[in-house]
Amino acid sequence: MKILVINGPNLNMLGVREPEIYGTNSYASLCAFIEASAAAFGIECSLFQSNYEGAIVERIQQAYGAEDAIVINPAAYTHTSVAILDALKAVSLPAVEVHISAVDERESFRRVSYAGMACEKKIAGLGFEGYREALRYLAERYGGK
Ligand code: CA2
Repeated sequence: MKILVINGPNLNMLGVREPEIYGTNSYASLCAFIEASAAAFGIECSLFQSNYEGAIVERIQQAYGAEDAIVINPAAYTHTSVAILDALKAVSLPAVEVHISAVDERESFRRVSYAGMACEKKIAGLGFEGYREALRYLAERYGGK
């Protein structure tokens, strides 16, 4: 099974600032963690990070017919982007929303998720482990197909 893992704006800065919220590990270590988790589940995984909304929309579109599912942490675009929601709806692939922090326990604006309206599951507050949980969920649910 092929899974696209998307990370949104500023997640390439992981480990640089706000370690109390996002931890001390870098984006490179997140990528290594996701790749190792995917390999353990027999998943072929593609990683994509962008600070640009349109680039994320285009990468979601490219997944159509090419990948089987999407794991997405849209970062700040979670709370603003109807364009990313529409792209997820357009490709109609199973999708899981992941957040490193416990978004529902932070500022009220972080409780709103547009992308989440096109995702069948949300995992938040588990740090990097949330990505592994998302991969596990998709592999168990769709891996045999
Ligand atoms: O908890 C998450 O994963 C978030 O998606 C992270 C976003 C935030 O806007 C969402 O509400 C929740 C922010 C990512 C910014 O990452 C940083 C990394 C290092 C230093 C500062 C920010």
